[in-house]
Amino acid sequence: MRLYINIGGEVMLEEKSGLMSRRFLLKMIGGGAVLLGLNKLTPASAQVSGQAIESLPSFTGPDANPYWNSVGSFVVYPQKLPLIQLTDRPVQLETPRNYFLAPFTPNAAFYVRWHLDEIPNAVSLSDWRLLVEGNVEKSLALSMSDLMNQFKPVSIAAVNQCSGNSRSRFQPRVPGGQWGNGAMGNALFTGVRLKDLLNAVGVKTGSSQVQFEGLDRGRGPEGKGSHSYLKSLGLSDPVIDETIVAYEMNGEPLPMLNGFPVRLVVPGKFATYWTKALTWIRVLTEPDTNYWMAKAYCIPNTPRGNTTPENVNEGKVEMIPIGSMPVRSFIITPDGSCKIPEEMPVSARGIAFSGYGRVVKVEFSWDGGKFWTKAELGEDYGQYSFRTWETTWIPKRTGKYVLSVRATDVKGNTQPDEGVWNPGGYLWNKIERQEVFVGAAK
Ligand SMILES: Nc1nc2c(c(=O)[nH]1)N[C@H]1C(S)=C(S)[C@@H](COP(=O)(O)O)O[C@H]1N2
Ligand SMILES: [Mo]
Repeated sequence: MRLYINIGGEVMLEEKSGLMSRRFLLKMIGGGAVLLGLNKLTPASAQVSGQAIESLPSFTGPDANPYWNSVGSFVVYPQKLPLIQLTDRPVQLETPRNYFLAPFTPNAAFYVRWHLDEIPNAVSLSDWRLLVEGNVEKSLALSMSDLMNQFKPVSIAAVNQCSGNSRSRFQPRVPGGQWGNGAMGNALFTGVRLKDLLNAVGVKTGSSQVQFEGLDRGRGPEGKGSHSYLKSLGLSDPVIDETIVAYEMNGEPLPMLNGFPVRLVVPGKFATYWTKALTWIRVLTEPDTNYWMAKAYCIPNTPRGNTTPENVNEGKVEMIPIGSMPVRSFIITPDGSCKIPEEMPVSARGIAFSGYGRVVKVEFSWDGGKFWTKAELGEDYGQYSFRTWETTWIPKRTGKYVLSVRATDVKGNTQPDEGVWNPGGYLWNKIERQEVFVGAAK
């Protein structure tokens, strides 16, 4: 399915279900194709009948989940390549490992996470407006052409990572989607500065936070958290100056599943703040205490957000909203799927990033983390982007090796060799390991 965009006119998917003949529909279903209900806000239910292709096992070391990705079937959704299905309601799809060889994640391979099951499947830009309202001098209802023409476009490369990325590594296990490492992606986002929109409406004194709401809906009562996904940022948070309302991702309109027509991009912060299908921006006078701020996506107010199940059970843990992403790095290749010949130079490659500042060093180890060598860093696309790394390793003898990678950011933060534990399953950034086998060269 392809997306049409015609600013000021209609935006639609090429194959609108209402226009399809019944015969065509039956043929598609019979052929195992995937259909997405295309009416605005209809539940994205039961549309996956894609071929169940088993994901290929690969392993990353002795943690709870021995696989790099989560363990699931591949599914195909509109505008998407085959991705690993975590859950279907809400739609949660993980990006397969090999896409992370490149610094920018293709839109069609970008992971997907929603919380509520009624997600927008089509948005008409002739009706759609971005409302900027609340404690402001003069609220605005901006059309897409207003956004594109009245405000200066800016672009930023930024990593979008779910707070629960790698949750399946947690010991003891915690509830929530059991993501492997693929709930992340990097894209070049283009849009307008949030600050420019706030200046245009004139934030009045006595304002504390700015709240964001998208088009997705749940079935619960209004205001309890199950009805709509609401997130807020403090107006005094420095990230307000960096945040953009993006209408392009890697030079194209956003995929519907990644928040078409516009989404918030909050560089350096976990994706929970990156509101998709953004339609309301609301300046608040009181701190936002809705479920998604006060209960969900909170971490212990401790170093690294670390605690224990005992402390949680005893009610000893003060919880605060999650913020920036700790430094991480990944080995993408070699992935252990085939034996490496002795003495053959191996190009080890991967990515690194940090929400606290530019990655300045990536180190590689082939002996499980005793001896480290510096890897070479790839092109710098800005401090919020993935940074690729590469190093050549020549295995001198046969047998099993444990490869490891460790990144350090400009603030001196480096990856620890201990896992973290908190009840939400957030902030995992332990050093990654990859077992590989070296055999005799023939
Ligand atoms: N409107 C809306 N925006 C949302 C969410 C949501 O449920 N609804 N989930 C957030 C969370 S927790 C994540 S991890 C990211 C996922 O972004 P993606 O689906 O584009 O990868 O979207 C964020 N923005
Ligand atoms: Mo998330």
